[in-house]
Amino acid sequence: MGRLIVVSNRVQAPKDASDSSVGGLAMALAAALRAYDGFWFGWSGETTEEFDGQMNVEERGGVTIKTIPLEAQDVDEYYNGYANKTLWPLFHHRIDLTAYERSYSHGYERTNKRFAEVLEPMLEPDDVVWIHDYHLIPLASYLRKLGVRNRIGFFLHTPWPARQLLVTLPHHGQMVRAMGAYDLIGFHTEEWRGLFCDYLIEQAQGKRLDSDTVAASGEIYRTGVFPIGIDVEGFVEGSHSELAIRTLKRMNKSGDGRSMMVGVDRLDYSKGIEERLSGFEQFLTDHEEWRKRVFLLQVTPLSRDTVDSYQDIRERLEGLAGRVNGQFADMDWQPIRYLNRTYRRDQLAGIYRASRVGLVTALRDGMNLVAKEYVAAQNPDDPGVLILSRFTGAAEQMTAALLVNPYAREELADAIYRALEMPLEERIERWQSLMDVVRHTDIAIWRDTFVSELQATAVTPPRFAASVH
Ligand code: ADQ
Repeated sequence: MGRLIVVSNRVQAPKDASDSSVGGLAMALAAALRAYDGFWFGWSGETTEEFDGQMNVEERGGVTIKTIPLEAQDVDEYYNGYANKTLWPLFHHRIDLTAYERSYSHGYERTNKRFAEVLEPMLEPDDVVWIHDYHLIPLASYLRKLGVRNRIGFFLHTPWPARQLLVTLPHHGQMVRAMGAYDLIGFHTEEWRGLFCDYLIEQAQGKRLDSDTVAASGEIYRTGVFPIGIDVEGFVEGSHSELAIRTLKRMNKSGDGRSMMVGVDRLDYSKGIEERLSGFEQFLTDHEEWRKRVFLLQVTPLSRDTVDSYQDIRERLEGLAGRVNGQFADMDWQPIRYLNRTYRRDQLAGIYRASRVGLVTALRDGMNLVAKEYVAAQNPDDPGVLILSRFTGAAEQMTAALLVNPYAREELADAIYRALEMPLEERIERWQSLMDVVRHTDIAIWRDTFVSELQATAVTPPRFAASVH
């Protein structure tokens, strides 16, 4: 294969193979870029007054990174606007939070077009291009308009929304038609892929050609399911590192014999953190005997804090954590420890390992890697229990977790009780089955399967050039 070109909104290449500050996804993509001698292209995160083609090129940990700054209006309309105020809430079934601003969609198209114009001259005929996530859905169609014939794949990290919600988007037809420019479109689960195909068939009068392929609006859509995972070996290794062991001891000491439960999520309304705290509140109300014997460590770094709905959820969470603590705490015990900070991966592994229960209660989530990290970090001889929302992509595979509906406070409270009381034998049995899933959906498997399927797709037919010029 020729070079691999990865394109995503932000670029996060690690400094080296032991860099613990970036996630498993960045590590895996960086490893592929090193192997295929390609580069990673995206936004630098910087703003410029007027874009005049300036590009940053740097080497980080053996990976070539090419980034461009964006103009302030683009950051407002493309990134904060259409990506984070329109598509993110819509794709997470929150049409109550979705902004339908015309200027946002114009900014989104303009910025995608700019990405295409900068990228196109850097492409060589054999390059395979892999575009990531909801920020860049129409990018391939702009590349095709510029005559690019390379194989181009797209992977969506979020859920795909139900057709009945997607049609609330003013230009839904245009957006989906533009996706016909991809040679392969990847989703985490059968459910998200099914919803995409449902739109093509029901809304765009498409015709199913085989289980993966639908013809609609003059385009052929080839889809695939590629459940993302974590760097399992790296994570297991990290959980034995000196820092992880130090963290584990520190947590055990500060827990003072109490059972710890843990939640680790970016501060985002899709993660169901409020529902989690309410479920815990219900549990403490229902089970007086567990008060003072358990606490919840909620680790929640701030994200997208320039967007109003993120400021709102932050305030609500602070209020709720304060209320539960005010109601139940005693001078020597506090039920919720709520922190807004990030940790290194090996530290997180130590935190996961120290906790008796891992709580993942997202209301809708493409996959949810925290669920997999929690399982990978456990002590096989004395593992903790994963409570997992049915509405995550992870729930499609991780059926040995305690699956819950996070909207149902009492159901969540019951699951917490069951997890805390679960006998060792059942915990081991469930953990082994979960760990099998985690191993079989390793991040390297995800990456290599996607790239080889993309590579195996037929060369882009000339119809693209004909239809878009
Ligand atoms: P996210 O919405 O960011 O990802 P998730 O899959 O849970 O959600 O990944 C979050 C990552 O951030 C995890 O690796 C976690 O360890 C890390 N993280 C969270 N809090 C942290 C903290 N306090 N300190 C350090 N690290 C922290 C999107 C989609 C998901 C999909 C992924 C990958 O929304 O559904 O699983 O992409 O495709």
